[in-house]
Amino acid sequence: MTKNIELAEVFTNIAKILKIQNENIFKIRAYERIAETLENMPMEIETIYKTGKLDEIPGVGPAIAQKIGELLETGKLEYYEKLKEAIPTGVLELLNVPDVGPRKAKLFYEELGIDTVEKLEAAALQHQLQSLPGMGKKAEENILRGLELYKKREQRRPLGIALLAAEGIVAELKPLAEVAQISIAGSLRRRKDTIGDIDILITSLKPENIMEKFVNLPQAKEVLAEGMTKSTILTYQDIQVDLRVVPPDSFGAALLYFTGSQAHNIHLREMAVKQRLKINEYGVFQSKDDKKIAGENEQKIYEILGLRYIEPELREDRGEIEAALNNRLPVLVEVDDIKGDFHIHTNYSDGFNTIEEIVVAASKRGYQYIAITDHSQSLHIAGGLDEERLLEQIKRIEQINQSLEGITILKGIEVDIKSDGTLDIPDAILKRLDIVIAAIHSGFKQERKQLTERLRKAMENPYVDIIAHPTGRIIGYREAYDIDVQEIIQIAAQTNTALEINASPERMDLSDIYVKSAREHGVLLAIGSDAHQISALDHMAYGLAIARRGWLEKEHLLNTLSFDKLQARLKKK
Ligand code: DGT
Ligand code: CA
Ligand code: CA
Repeated sequence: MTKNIELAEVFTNIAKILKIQNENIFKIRAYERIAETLENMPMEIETIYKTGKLDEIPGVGPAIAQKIGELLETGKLEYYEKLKEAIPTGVLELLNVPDVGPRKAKLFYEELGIDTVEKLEAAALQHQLQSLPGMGKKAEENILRGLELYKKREQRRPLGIALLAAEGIVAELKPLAEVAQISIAGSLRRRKDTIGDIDILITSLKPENIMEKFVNLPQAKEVLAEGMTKSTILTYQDIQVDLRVVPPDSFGAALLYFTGSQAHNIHLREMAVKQRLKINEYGVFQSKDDKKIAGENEQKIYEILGLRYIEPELREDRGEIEAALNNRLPVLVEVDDIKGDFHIHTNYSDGFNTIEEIVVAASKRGYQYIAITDHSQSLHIAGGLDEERLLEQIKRIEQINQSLEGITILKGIEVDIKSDGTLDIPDAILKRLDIVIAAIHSGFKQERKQLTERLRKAMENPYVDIIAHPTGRIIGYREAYDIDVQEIIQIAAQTNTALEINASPERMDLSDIYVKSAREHGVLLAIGSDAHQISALDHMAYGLAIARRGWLEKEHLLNTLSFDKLQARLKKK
């Protein structure tokens, strides 16, 4: 899909330039939309172009079709080249720095000629930014903080991105005759929300051939290390991948070792020592005579240590080893337990698909229900619904529901929590919905107390069922807003409000530790994919990963209720 990705990048950049030029928002959204569609499209754009069916792609009108054609035919786009003369590509990279929006990027470029992130940092350190119009000391400090986040982002990737990259590599290596077993290991196997590097483990008696293939993978941009049993590459997405090859009789021990976490491993090793055993990536050995007593099977190693099998998502040394000893491990929620999705956008607001298209896709995923939760009016930029359009959508859903079998659409809204904690849809209308999720989308920089009170007020509203993306973080782009999450958890318990696990790869919010704490306080969690198009319904898997890392069992998750039980539960608040 390389052409799709290339074209998506051109359209993304066009949208960014237009933003800097303060162009019409609908024009900008059209380019953003086609970029996102291209990135997620399962077919090659060239194939569609050749069959003359570009106009069947959602969001492709004559103007965009012409541009796709020109790009495919000539490899260039006149319109884009012209735009770049006004705003160089380096300036666009500034937009990736948290706290630098289109207005500031334009300001910095025009006033100080800043066209790289490095120049921005130098200017901020020399305090050249604070005297610019509309800036100030505080604004400059915010940019320096943004630059720190920007640099961190380069280091850790969201689970969703790393997992797709890893699966691509596994798919290349798995068919090799020399490969006996292959598995993802490290933080990726533990399904951590961000991933430092990808770890892959293979068992084989002929490691040379595998290494040869690995360092020559089409994904490999650079080979960082090459050895007989251990090599490292850097992919074109700048993700580091470690491959280790061990003999088949060490598979379990190596998988245990390289899955980690390091803290979990250290704890296991200490237990082993007390039992006069030695444990490493090759096996478990008796201290007295170095006799190997296990290695091939991971489960067996836990058994020898007197432990129940511990799921990779739990291996963080957060009490799982004690629980395994006492036979009190949670029975983690599984993919088949998921009966529905609580957070989906449609083309009524900023989603790309119609309600009908989404319900068909959800039905294929075996769901019993989905909640349609478009934005409310304060989110102009996302085409938020006012009362009139919400009522129209309610009617539409009621109509569609009549024709559905086996699945029900819940009438919902992602209602905006305004700066004073009130909601931007009146109770009289919220009352008519099946489900209300409430979220903060502005005023992130309020003081801790004010933000917490804002969420309290929302949770005290009798119609609010779920608080969406409770901390507001966007991985690598925006830190969580300054709220007291533990207090939010307590208010959620008192008000009988569920907290969302937003499964969108860049949010992953709440995160695992808070989920575990919510569970301990008797708060229900609800996974929402926050899908803006059909393919993103699959992000549910990432939400499930957080749920499992937060020790959730079936009973702790709203998504596991059957439709009837859910209805009863939603009426309760
Ligand atoms: P990451 O890559 O930062 O997201 O996190 P991990 O957990 O994947 O860490 P990584 O890639 O450095 O190492 C993979 C696993 O290998 C790690 O979870 C545990 C194991 N491991 C690596 N180095 C050591 C070590 O020095 N001691 C022990 N006990 N285990 C290690
Ligand atoms: Ca790793
Ligand atoms: Ca590694």
